[in-house]
Amino acid sequence: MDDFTKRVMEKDPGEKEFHQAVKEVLVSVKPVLDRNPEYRRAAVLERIVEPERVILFRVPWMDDEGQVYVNRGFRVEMNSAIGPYKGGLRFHPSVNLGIMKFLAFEQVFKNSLTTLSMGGGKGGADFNPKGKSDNEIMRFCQSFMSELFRHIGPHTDIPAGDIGVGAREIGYLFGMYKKLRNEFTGVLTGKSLNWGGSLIRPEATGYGCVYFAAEMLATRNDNLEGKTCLVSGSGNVAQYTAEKILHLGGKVVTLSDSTGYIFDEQGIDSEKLDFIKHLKNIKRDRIERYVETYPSAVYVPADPSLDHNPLWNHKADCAFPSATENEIQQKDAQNMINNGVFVVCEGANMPSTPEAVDIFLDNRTLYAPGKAANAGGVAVSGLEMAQNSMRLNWPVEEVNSRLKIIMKSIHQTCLNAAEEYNKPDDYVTGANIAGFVKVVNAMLDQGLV
Ligand code: NDP
Ligand code: 2IT
Repeated sequence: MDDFTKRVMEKDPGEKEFHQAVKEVLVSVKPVLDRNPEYRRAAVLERIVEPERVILFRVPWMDDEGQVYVNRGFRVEMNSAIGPYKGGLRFHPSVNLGIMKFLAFEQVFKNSLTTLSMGGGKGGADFNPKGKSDNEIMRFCQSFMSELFRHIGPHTDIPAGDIGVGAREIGYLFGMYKKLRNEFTGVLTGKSLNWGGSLIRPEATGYGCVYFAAEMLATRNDNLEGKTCLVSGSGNVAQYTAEKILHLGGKVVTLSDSTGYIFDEQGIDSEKLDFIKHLKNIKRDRIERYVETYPSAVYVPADPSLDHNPLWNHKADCAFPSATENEIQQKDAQNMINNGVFVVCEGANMPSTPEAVDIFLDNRTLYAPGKAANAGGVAVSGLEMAQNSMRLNWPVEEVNSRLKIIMKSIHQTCLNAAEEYNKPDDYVTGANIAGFVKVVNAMLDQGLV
């Protein structure tokens, strides 16, 4: 196994997030390979870490002043054993092949856990949407889709949103796809409601994550009522995580963006959350502005020279990291434990470093890895695909109750797999094993392709 990890690292040396994601899965699934020698003979590990296809392309676009820029576009089609490639698009300056591969790799196991038939993929561009006009965003999306359209389709690969890609971008991307293909199909999810979107898709990742936390708490006869919660990020996932925490009687005291965080000891109630939604989704402004309207809160600017983020150093019961990868370092995890945090439920993808995860596991934290806890987003994307195929729209209650059932099922599946491999209550092992087994069995069924 160590040799195998070494080979993966040596083959593509710069891809540190991908190596991190692969290592975690490999450690978890080793006992599965030991019990099932046919997996080794069929080289399932070698196959599962190699994308089925990687598309890398030039994205030229023009700003409002007529200046031309070039970005790099990606789509990593990782695994289609159990369904068409499915996963988000990320527009962020940090995007590179290693980050795309890590996200696509995680997506394979996540989608497998959802109970729906979806393979894994991820894409995006190293484009920074911050400060761009709507027209600039539109031209970028059109240029991006003018290449991507030939690789995707409703039965092949169905992208969606992720960091920097929300309803606005999905609209522009869809418009260009429709024009180039001359067909109206459910090729993207996260569409607006009046042209094929699903109710609850915007809410799904955040709501699903909080449903998962509630399931974990229930194993200790507890619930979210009265719990103080730290939430990071202030985008799609963070907003609806905060909203569902409020619905279930919890108190949210933090939110953040890449420039800093706010701490509101009195709690961010639904009126304050509406203010944040407007600030972020309409005005596209910084979280810092919150304290102008709510002066009892404090704003703490981000300090990249620190080895920790003070957001995670407040007294609380639960933490919902909902911004980005590796936002919780070793010291943050220790600070959380010292401050009484006993539930960590990941809305973001891989927000905890391996050292932080070890601290959570050593302290018997109710710790849910992103591939289980944030699967509600892609699950409702799967429900959007189902509705598009039927040319029908389900009401809110139908989608929300299916989402709840799916999150409950993922939670139980993780516990069962962990139990089967003598790691009771270890959601990391449970999620990795359950996600892995379904995919590799499908790969074996389909032969060497
Ligand atoms: P958004 O773009 O809506 O929001 C992202 C938030 O995270 C913003 O507040 C942003 O701040 C902050 N952020 C992003 N990058 C960084 C960074 N490098 N350092 C500090 N803060 C950062 O994205 P989402 O809410 O959709 O995504 C958040 C996380 O959830 C990601 O890890 C994503 O992969 C994951 N996820 C998303 C799903 C979805 O359906 N959207 C589904 C499952 C997981 P700023 O605005 O300043 O950049
Ligand atoms: O990381 C993720 O699961 C997403 N960004 C959502 C993917 C999707 O296809 O809805």
